[in-house]
Amino acid sequence: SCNSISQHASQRSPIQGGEGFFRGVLESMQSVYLNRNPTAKAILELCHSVENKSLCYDHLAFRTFGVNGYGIDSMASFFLDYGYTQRDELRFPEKKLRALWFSPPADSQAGSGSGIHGPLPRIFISELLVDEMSPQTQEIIRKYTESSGDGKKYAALASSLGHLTWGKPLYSEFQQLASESEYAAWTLVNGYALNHVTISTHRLSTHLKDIKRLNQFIEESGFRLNSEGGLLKVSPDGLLQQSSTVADSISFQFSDGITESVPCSYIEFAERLVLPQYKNLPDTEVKEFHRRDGFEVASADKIFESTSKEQLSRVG
Ligand code: OOG
Ligand code: NI
Repeated sequence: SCNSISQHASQRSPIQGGEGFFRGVLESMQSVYLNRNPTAKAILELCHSVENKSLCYDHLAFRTFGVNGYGIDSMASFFLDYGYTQRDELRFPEKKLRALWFSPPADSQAGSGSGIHGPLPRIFISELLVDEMSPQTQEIIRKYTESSGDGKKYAALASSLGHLTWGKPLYSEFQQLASESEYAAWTLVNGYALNHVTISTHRLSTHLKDIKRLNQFIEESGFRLNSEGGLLKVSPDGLLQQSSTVADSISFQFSDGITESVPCSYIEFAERLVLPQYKNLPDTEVKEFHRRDGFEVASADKIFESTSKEQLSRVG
């Protein structure tokens, strides 16, 4: 069964009475995501049908505009209020992005349910370094973030409703952003929507717990994986292995009446191997905290490409 994520000394008190509400918000975020992304939905159903038991999520991810309070903090505050702890920063100078990840509070209820109702996932939140963009791109991003009023205070609400906190852009504005940063264009039309959920493969029970076999199964089932830098992204220590699908696209009506297909969300898979100091533990005693934690900048850099035009337009 699913092991609950270990309690670090640095972690704040558990959610207690607020846990039902907190999980309810995550469930709404997930339902927006499943309704918009048929590939993610189909893959989750496929994994459930093979596994016949609960799935665990490794992490959930969000994107933001790092400007005027709309950055990482706007979404992080919800998770911090519900007991999450800020962990490491990751920097992506080429993409003009930075990210933080957050570890969950100890959750006593974990283990009973699947996905959102299982052990609480890590949270990965990134932001575009807006000040480093061209004047034209900055102008567009500032126009929409500033026009949203206090929208930055309601990131989690926007994500769970599946609503942008700003108005719909012009198609030409989307294109301007896309020409400079596909991340920026994605965020303009998807806002705080869940960018991906990540299935924890080592907590599966069948042959699919081996991420290479899961990747093979996903491809044989007719889904495309992000091929940037190879299908499997492996950390230098070899202990964090990740892969992801190519994002679904969705038809988006811009404010000038133009309707175009834009990239939406994807699903990721992560296998965390047991740390060297615990390698002699019997399998049945291995808990999540005995495994490689955190994220890996070089792998993340390639996973960002899951929503890129290049990956979406790949054939076969
Ligand atoms: C996040 C890409 C990085 C990971 O697990 O390293 C990532 C994104 O596409 O917003 O998900
Ligand atoms: Ni991820």
